[in-house]
Amino acid sequence: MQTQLNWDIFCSVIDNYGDIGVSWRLAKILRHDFQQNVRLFVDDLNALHTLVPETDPLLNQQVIGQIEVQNLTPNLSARPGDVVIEAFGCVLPSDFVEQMKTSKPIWINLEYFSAETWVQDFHGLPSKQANGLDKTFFFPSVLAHTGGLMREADLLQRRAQFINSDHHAWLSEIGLPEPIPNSFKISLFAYENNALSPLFDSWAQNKQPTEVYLPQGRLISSAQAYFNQPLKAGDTVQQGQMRLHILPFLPQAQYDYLLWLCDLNFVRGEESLVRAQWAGKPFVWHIYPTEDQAHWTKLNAFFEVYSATLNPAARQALYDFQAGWNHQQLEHQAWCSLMQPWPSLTEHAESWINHLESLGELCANLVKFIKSKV
Ligand code: TRH
Repeated sequence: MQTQLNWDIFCSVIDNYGDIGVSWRLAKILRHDFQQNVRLFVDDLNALHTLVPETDPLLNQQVIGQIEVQNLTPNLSARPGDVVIEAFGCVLPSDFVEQMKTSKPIWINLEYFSAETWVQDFHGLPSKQANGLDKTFFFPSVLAHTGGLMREADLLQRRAQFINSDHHAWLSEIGLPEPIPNSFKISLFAYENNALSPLFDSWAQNKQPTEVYLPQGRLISSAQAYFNQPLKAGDTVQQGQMRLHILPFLPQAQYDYLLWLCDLNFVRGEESLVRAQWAGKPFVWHIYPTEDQAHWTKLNAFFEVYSATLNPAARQALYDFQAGWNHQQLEHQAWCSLMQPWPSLTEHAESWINHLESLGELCANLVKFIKSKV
């Protein structure tokens, strides 16, 4: 887009890292790939600091990578830009909304990822607000006629470079030993999960040496229960053929390297699911569980789309394994069944990228939408 607009992104951190993970990536892509002026308002600078260590949690206002970051407080005083994006329907400060009545920015609610077909009907629809302004719903999804998924312009090129290089420099930077030659590599990012113990048993029995990478976080309690010892970043423990490495929680910019390094990635929530898809490697999604159990519908809707062109054996094996992981109950057989159609699963994960590309990239779609309104 030729026009340089002022974009305001609002993020309220509810839990975990998905809200800020998505908001920060959106800010970065709009700034660096589309040369837009971006302000990010976030109510938890510590969460941003975890993903982006350059963040100073004590500074109310700072510039990080050409993005203006401001502490979001209910009494925030700022003039609205040309575009206002609320991430996941977060509540905007009332003064700010008051000013929007006169400045009339384009107002977007960037919604949660979903592959349920109803999002096709709601994507891009304006909804009249009490203050008379329209708010438009924008849905990240893997379905046609939606927003698509976010991806940096150079991501696939960087991925290819990483995969085709040796990873010595990065591995030693984060204090990891060289993987055992011909080992099977797995990254683990999930909520607490009782199925980790039977899975560790399966990996311990693998014929191939198995390197497992677990960044510090909620799942570590399940790993500690299995090894019956406290575990911290830098620790490596072994059981049979499995070597488990505990990593620090990585800066967001480095998390992709881990996904690219591994043969299989366990991901969770929303943002890591998207990164796993762009990594082009098989993955298992631990969906964020909701009390009303609506997450099962969401999980199955995504699986339907993702697996539509997989052969029946691979599809069933992946379905069973992912369902078991989310139910927190896995038998050794589920792991063996997943490994049987492995070549189909890897081929499919790689070609899935073409499908994502066909949807258009989310920020490009968003910029196009905004351009049609200004
Ligand atoms: O942290 P999450 O569980 O976030 C979730 C989801 O967003 C969910 O939809 C929401 O409702 C819930 O929170 C409240 O998982 P997610 O979405 O994958 O976000 C994690 C972010 O952390 C993502 O940007 C990847 C990043 N990350 C790192 O930067 N370093 C790491 O080492 C790891 C493991 C992840």
